[in-house]
Amino acid sequence: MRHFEMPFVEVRGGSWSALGAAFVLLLGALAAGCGTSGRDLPTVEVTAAPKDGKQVAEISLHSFYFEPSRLVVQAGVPVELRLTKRSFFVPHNFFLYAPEAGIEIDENVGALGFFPGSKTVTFVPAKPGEYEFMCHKDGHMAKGMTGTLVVRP
Ligand SMILES: [Cu+2]
Repeated sequence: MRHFEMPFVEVRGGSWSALGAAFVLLLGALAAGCGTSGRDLPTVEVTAAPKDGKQVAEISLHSFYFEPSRLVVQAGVPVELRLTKRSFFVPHNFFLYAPEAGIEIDENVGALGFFPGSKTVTFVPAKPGEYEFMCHKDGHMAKGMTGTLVVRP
């Protein structure tokens, strides 16, 4: 019995390492080459939902697009925005710089930068208008990782 156990454990360990290495290579290849360009996708619009005197919404960060890509909020009401990174390996960021509207957000999203994860930001949109948000990571903006915050009066 013992005679068979040891070699079996060793072989298993070996194959797991090989499998792990192959998995990492595969993910690396996916991260480098694949992904969906936000330019190829239709605009998805969502209106933030009123809740306890705030308005809440969620934006998912994918490679390489935001979903929704157009978020509508009301001016003067605090916005609680949950940012959720849903991609593996490729780091993403949520950047919205509109000081005239009282909004300055620059957040890296995801656990350790590479794994899925969430972060909640709050702000009060002070001025009606349309403000672009984007991902500031390498070339993601050019790949269509942009969106629009619409602040209604
Ligand atoms: Cu990105």
